[in-house]
Amino acid sequence: MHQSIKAPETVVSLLDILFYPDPLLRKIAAPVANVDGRVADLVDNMLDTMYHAPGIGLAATQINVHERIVVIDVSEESDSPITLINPEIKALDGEGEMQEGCLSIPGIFETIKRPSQVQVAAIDREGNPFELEADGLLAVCIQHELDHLDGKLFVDYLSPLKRNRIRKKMIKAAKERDEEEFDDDE
Ligand code: GNR
Ligand code: NI
Repeated sequence: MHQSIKAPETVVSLLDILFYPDPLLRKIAAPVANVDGRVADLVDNMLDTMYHAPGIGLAATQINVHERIVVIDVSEESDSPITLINPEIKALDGEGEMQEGCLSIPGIFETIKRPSQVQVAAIDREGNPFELEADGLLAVCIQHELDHLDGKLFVDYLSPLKRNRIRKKMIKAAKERDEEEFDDDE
């Protein structure tokens, strides 16, 4: 007899990502009351979704879960996941510019000015509190993800004119996706 068993850790769950200008991206996420198995499962599914996209960060808001949960991995090897539950910024310092993208605004990349260093306190996937000091890409990513939890997107830092151009482009892209889906159904 021969049987192939898929180990649980190889099962990948992908969640749908909301696209700008979906008003659901503007919701303020609520704090997590208990870091239990449900939250750990959600974190695992968010990591699968982030790596698959691929992206270097994902906020629960982007998958229409309005709880204060973020996953990040800025490593080259995609082997250093960071989970931030109920994150709180303790300090911001310096200033820097970086080209940012967002899985909820695909194909758009703009240079954004933010503090270059960040100190953050959070709870990890196991329910343990920790603090993290970051600079460079990680500092930018942390701020980008925490903005999502407050309904804020990187396009909010751009001029209204630029933001409107991007909004129209996204609406057009969504229409084209819908038409393609309609074609497939025929
Ligand atoms: O994958 C992502 N890349 C990125 C690049 C520069 C600054 C921020 C980011 S986060 C983004 C994934 C995402 O949308 N997270 O919310
Ligand atoms: Ni984003």
